[in-house]
Amino acid sequence: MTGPVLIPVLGDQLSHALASLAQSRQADSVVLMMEVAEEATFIRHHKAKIVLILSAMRHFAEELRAAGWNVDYVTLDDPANTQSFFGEVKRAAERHRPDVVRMVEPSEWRVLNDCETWSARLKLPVELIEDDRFLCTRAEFAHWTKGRREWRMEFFYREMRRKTGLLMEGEHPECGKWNYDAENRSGPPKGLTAPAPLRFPPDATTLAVIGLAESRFKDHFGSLDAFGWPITAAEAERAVADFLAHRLPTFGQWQDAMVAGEDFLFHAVLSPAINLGLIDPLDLCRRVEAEYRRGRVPLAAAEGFIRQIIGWREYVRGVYWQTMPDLAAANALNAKRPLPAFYWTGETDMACLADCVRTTRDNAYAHHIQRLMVLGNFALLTGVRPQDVADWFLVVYADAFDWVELPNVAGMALYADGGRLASKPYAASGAYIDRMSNYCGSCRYNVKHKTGPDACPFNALYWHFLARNADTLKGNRRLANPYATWKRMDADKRSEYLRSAEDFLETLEPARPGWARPA
Ligand code: FAD
Ligand code: DLZ
Ligand code: SF4
Repeated sequence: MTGPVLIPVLGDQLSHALASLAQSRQADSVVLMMEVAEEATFIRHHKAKIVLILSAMRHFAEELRAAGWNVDYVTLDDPANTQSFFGEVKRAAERHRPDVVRMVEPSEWRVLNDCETWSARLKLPVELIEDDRFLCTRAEFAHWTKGRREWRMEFFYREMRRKTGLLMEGEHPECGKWNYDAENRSGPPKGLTAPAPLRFPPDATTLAVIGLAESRFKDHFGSLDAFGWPITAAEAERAVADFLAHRLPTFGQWQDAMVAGEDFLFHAVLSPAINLGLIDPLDLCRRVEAEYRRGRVPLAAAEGFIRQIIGWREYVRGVYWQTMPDLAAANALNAKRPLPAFYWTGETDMACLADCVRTTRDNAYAHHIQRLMVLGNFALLTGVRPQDVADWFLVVYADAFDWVELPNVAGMALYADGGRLASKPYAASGAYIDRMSNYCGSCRYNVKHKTGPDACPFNALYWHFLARNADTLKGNRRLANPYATWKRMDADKRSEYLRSAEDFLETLEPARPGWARPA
């Protein structure tokens, strides 16, 4: 061998145990890390997401150097930077004359497709290695789906419990039950507050990147004022310890609750660090299990959390690879409305939506039920184009990468995949939001009113959604009750609902083009 191995490490591959590093020797390798504007601007990510990724990359490069790796790091403001992954790999190939390029497969379909062209364009072998930071390989997931009409997460999850041995007693689930959902998910009592998650004041490196983002990406959505994400594995470790000690014990119980101004409640707030590779998800689950076995957290909390990671997280990744590229274009309900402007501005009288957009802007974070049952539910009920919604979700959250964002948006929130991921649309009226939050008390709309200008818009929109999509949805067994209620309603009442919803839809201002993707 004459030249080195060139090892590109991408912004969400920041793990010391990364397969491409594990399979290479420091003495004959060059690690390549690239800050490229193309990744920040093909879609105009939240400023905090850009800062998180670039600062985490800079810290990780220093850690690799300290561990003995030869790291070639290209900064965003390097005048020679071509600002694309391929351009930078090509330049690095000219600098280092490698025999082979070895990298872990990118997490996103868009980037993997690009990488698959590199070998021919570089006239070099490019080894793409499976990302072993996930429990279930793409091939295993494909195998699991074979011959199954429905891909239900619950059954996939049980396979993952068996595979990992997490919360298992031999062949059986701990204490005889796979799922403790029934004990979770209460609405919030008055005055519910939670211990705030540990946040990390920006160090000099992060402050430099904040300066860069404020100047180069100043028009992007989002605020940097409250930036406090863990940037290194050591900080992420402290964030994990803080979660295990202070929020995990009540994680399940308030998992679906929403409280105005309580932006994190009892959630882990670890998804950005997990998705970047700063936390090993399986190790995290083992530690959650250990907390249960030591008697520090109830089984319902431990099981509820582990299900999110080895169940939902692995499952949506499997669905992504199994259904791309069709998933990106899916629109089973033929939704055509442009995204309303308030998703960007937060300017709406609907208190629930205003609070969810605010926390999204301030923190690049909203918890699951805010994403699903407020922001997603509103887009579903009003029939917003799935691609507009997916773009918004990809921009605004620090944890958003196509592989996890798209199945959650198109599959879980919008039913755009026609029910592959969810057995029925997660459509809900104002009563659900009222039960699970304290939003309605301070809203200018009245959640108890069904129609008219003061009625909660979710109420009429719910029936409008069902009526509009009856041809596609009325055969769904899980919607038999609402459709029976709709049928029983007298005709005047039905028209009142439909008129009320249409009056409201008329008031929705579309977002101007260019917020998400450059116009
Ligand atoms: P917790 O509520 O404390 O959950 C613990 C962990 O479980 C999370 O850190 C995450 O790793 C995992 N998890 C939980 N639910 C899911 C899920 N449905 N899919 C994948 N992982 C899950 N998650 C992302 O990581 N990136 C996204 O871009 C993303 N977009 C979403 C869009 C919509 C419309 C919806 C409904 C959900 C989305 N999720 C996404 C899933 C979930 O909302 C976030 O993972 C969670 O809110 C992150 O916050 P947390 O760490 O406090 O999570
Ligand atoms: C999201 C992002 C951004 C904004 N910038 C970079 C970058 O400059 N360099 C990099 O390696 N990764 C970045 N990322 C994350 C990538 O988009 C992500 O790793 C790939 O899309 C995964 O397929
Ligand atoms: Fe949201 Fe309706 Fe409640 Fe207002 S009344 S906060 S719009 S659910």
